[in-house]
Amino acid sequence: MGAKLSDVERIKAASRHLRGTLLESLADPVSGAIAEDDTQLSKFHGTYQQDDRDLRSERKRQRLEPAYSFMIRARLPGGICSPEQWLNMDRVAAEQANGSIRLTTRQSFQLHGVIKSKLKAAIAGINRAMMDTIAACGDVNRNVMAPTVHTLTGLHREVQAHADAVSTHLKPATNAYYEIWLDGEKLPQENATGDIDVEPIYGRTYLPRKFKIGFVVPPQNDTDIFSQDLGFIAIVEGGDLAGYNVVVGGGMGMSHGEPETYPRLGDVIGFCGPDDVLAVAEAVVTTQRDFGDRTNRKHARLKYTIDDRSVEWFREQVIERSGVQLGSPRKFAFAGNGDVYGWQQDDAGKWHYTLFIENGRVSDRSDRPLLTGLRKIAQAHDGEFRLTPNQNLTISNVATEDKAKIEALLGEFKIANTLQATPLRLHSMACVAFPTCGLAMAESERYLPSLIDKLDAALAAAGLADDAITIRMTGCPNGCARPYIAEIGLVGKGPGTYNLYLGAGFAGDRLGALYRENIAEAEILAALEPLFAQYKSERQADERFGSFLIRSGVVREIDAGRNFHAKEQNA
Ligand code: SRM
Ligand code: SF4
Repeated sequence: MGAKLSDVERIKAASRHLRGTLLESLADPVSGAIAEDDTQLSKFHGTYQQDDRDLRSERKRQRLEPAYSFMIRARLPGGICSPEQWLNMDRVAAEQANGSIRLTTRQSFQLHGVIKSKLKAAIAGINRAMMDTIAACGDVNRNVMAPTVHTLTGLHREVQAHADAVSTHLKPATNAYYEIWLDGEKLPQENATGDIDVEPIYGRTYLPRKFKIGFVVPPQNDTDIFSQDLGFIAIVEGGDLAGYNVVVGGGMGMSHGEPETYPRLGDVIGFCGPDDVLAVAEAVVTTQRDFGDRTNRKHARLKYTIDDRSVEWFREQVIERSGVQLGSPRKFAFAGNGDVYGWQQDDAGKWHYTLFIENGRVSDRSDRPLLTGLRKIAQAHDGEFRLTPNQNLTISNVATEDKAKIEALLGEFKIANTLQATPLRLHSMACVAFPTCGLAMAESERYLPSLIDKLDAALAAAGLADDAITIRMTGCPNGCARPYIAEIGLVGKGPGTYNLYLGAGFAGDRLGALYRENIAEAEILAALEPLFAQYKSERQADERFGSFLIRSGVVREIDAGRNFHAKEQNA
């Protein structure tokens, strides 16, 4: 007899295509929470139940239930939205959430602090501007990422169209979302030929686990393509999109002390033409649907399915299911995995301004009214906004005659001066963590900025003030800011302590290795300061910090995810 299915499998199977008792939970006036099974189902609709962790122990002391509220995540392929959609999100944030907007590491919006009685209005409000939240979370394909490529309009449009098409193709087909949040007509939930017709791709129990897809256009690996379950690397030949190299099996999440869980970079399994994208994507998804582990959620991501059965086996499955003969991978090279900041002009003459938003938090501070400033820009702008894969924002498609107007607003609201931040800060990301994330073990978004102040001083002392080094922090090992592919990766271990990973590739193409475990700020600084000095004096021309640390033997090179925890000691 096989192992027992995980509890979430039972909940999905019994949910009548994601309905569960969500309507009853929302109507229950007694608790600020929803029923426990519904907390799993609500994710598929784009919302997570959370509680304020800053208040947890005080509420417990007062014998009150936790301060429940909900996080809402939008689905926004390639991070593109109109100024009207921005203004609408801003309005929902003010009226139903905590007044700030969070830009995520997957080019989407999150709102926090929505209490249960406002949840339906908030989700309906987001939909008012033709943006939805379905499949933003849950065991389905999540927000599809696409590169920003601001200089080449035609290429951007083509790649974005593929990302949109994949997003639509893999969107759950259930009517539950419309019934629950948008007062849609209640449709029959099963038809005569069985439930597979309701969800032609996913079936009744959806995928074994979350699933992520991204597109990228070299040389900028801004969507961190090797961290995606499925990635499409655009191959441009003679200025035209020839097709895509297909990458499978990336993922970041792991658990401390459980070496059978590990981050993994995807493998390139071949090349497909532009017209084959949907067939390949569906074949990858259905292979994972059929072979992914449904008994152990910590072993359920595609990366483990592939490592358990081999890349060659997986490639054959994709070819057989899609009918697409994958060709040999074409050549490509990446230069970095960050965003390109400031103004860029595209080949059609329009302008794009990428601004730095520290850890994606859009709120008003006394010295920088970012939320208000972006509201004013949205009111004045008739192009689009692009949320970047690094929690930043591009004001896109600005006509030359409108550039001065946007520049004046960027100046008036002190937004332009965010780009005066140091290269380290401009290459930083932190996940949300406390107070909302239920899985956080240490601070992240609220702490990284002050740690960077200190690291900047150390870099300046070493004569490295102008050097770009990537740094990412997460409050736990789940890896939401993709820390294992930052040259300095800090992963929360406990209150105030972190594991330090070093040696990752500047282009997101190599995993870092564990260098120090469970260390606090003073030890982080003490560990890095001598390495900065050594890097300054011993590096070769154009050698990146991560590569230097490997060449000089400070950390070993991680050649495969499954070797991430191998017992070799680093210096
Ligand atoms: Fe994440 C869970 C926030 C990108 C790997 N992630 C969570 C939750 C929902 C916590 C929870 O399950 O209760 C966090 C909500 C915090 C909060 O209060 O808002 C959370 N993840 C985020 C965001 C908002 C981080 C950010 O600062 O931007 C990102 C939202 C992206 C989006 O718009 O869809 C976010 N999460 C990621 C990424 C990066 C990516 O996808 O490129 C990863 C690593 C890549 C991957 O999936 O392997 C990631 N999140 C996880 C995991 C670990 C999954 C695993 O395979 O082990 C969890 C926990 C889980 O699924 O059990 C998690
Ligand atoms: Fe929460 Fe951990 Fe993700 Fe950070 S990495 S948002 S702490 S789940």
